[in-house]
Amino acid sequence: MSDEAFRCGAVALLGVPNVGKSTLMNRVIGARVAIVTPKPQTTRHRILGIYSDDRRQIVFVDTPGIHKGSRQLNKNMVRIAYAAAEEADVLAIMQDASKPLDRMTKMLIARFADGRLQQPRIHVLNKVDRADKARLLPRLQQMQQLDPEAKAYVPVSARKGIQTDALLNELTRYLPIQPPMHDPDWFTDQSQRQLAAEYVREQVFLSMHQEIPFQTAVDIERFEEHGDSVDIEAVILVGSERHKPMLIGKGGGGMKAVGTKARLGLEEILGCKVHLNLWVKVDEAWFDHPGKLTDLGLGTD
Ligand SMILES: Nc1nc2c(ncn2[C@@H]2O[C@H](COP(=O)(O)OP(=O)(O)OP(=O)(O)O)[C@@H](O)[C@H]2O)c(=O)[nH]1
Ligand SMILES: [Mg+2]
Repeated sequence: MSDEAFRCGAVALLGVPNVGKSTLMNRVIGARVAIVTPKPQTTRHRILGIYSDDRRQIVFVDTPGIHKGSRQLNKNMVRIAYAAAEEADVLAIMQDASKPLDRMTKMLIARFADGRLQQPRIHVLNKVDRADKARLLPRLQQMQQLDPEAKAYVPVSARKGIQTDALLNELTRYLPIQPPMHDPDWFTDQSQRQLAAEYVREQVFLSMHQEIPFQTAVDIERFEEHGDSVDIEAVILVGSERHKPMLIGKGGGGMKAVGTKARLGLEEILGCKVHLNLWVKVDEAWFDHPGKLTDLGLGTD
């Protein structure tokens, strides 16, 4: 087995919400394929980000943060994350090293360390740019105790790009030797339509507070390409009548800001002019209706 052999496989990015899974994937891919916000539960479905070079193709599988939640949406999100873990070649289990190890992360590490899943595990200690340096070594030792069978424990900063190349090399070691599965020019499985929905949702997450973002979804009603521009009509679903005016804002200012920021981001990733029209619709408890979730691409299959 030569070290030069081409390797290709899937790496599941797993962890509790907000540890930086999507940030890491975007950093490695070099494009904003997954939305990122400071709020937990930002990612709601499985998103592929494909890294290719002349010796490997790493198919990153970004997953929703694993959390407890009683709504159907939350249950689906967690199921999606565990299903992605089962299908991957390597498990990259992420944690926020700038904070003390929380109960949920410990539970998750124990669950993966119990050997139910056979794939190699690599623990990724993220946000080291913000972590107390004196605490890093004890944290690495603690990880070694919690999961002695893991292949590696890698401190990184997804935001700053610290040690991300070292992480790629570590992950590559455990990928199967096989030719690339995807066109190397292809970097995500998301359609332009899905990206549009996600970019709008990102701005809603960034501008809204309390329970509103978690009860919001985006549905693209029209996506039309016209030469060098696209026309998009998107509906923002809110879970309650009283969220509607809060989202629209005074004189429509809130919606206008969401629309402008989402449009600018989309123009960058799509590489063309974008016309974006936004509407708000109330759909009480959409997040608890399995059929509705499937329609929105948030089902489990
Ligand atoms: N300081 C610092 N912040 C980071 C780093 N990586 C991610 N963040 C921030 O952490 C927050 C959450 O990042 P995400 O990438 O959305 O986290 P996630 O794990 O995908 O979260 P969910 O999708 O909710 O599960 C954002 O505000 C990021 O900017 C890092 O290396 N350093
Ligand atoms: Mg995410």
